[in-house]
Amino acid sequence: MKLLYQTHSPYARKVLVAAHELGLAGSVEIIHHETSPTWRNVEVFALNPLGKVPVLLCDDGQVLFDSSVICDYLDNLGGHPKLVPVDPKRRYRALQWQALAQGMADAGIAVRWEAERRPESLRWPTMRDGQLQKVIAACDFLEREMIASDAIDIGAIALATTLSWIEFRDVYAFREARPRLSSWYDEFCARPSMHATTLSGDTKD
Ligand SMILES: N[C@@H](CCC(=O)N[C@@H](CS)C(=O)NCC(=O)O)C(=O)O
Repeated sequence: MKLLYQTHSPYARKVLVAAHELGLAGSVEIIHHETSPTWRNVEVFALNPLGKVPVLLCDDGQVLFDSSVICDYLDNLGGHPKLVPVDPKRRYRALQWQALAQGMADAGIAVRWEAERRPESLRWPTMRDGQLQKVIAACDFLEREMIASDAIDIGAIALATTLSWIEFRDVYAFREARPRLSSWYDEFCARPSMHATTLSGDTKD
């Protein structure tokens, strides 16, 4: 399989961490691609009409995006999914955490547009603050709702990779006054899958 990847994308890292957790990392060839809505990466657009990574080229010729679909595909390759639990209570908690993590990453990227990516004269502080409030509220929600859990499921992977990106890009200091979230995150970051997939690099707009 080939994975169109980006070393500074929370969504791409989610896929690669999932591959490591499933023991599939050795079967995935990583191909780095820079992307931005401000210019066209022709090779990525040829595979994903949204022009975004990650994209997975499967061995049977299927082309899959986005990160949640790719993770589901990888999880089902062996026929016995591990990352999306079957038990309804655990399943919907995992899927909801994944949805929350995706929303946090989306909001974090919107914050960065208004704080540094957009030309200075076009930045809108009201939009930046509104998007940041979503990240803050999500962190508060997690601090409240997070039950002691050592589950390695798609929700945990999505949250840890999103939080790592929020920290990497200095979007928001989520550790402050959130001891439960911080200790859960630190524990997850100690996993080999996280060590093997560190974030790096700059966005090219
Ligand atoms: N919902 C998508 C989001 C993917 C995404 O936004 N990827 C970014 C990299 S972090 C991208 O390629 N952005 C290019 C663009 O917005 O045109 C997923 O989960 O895969």
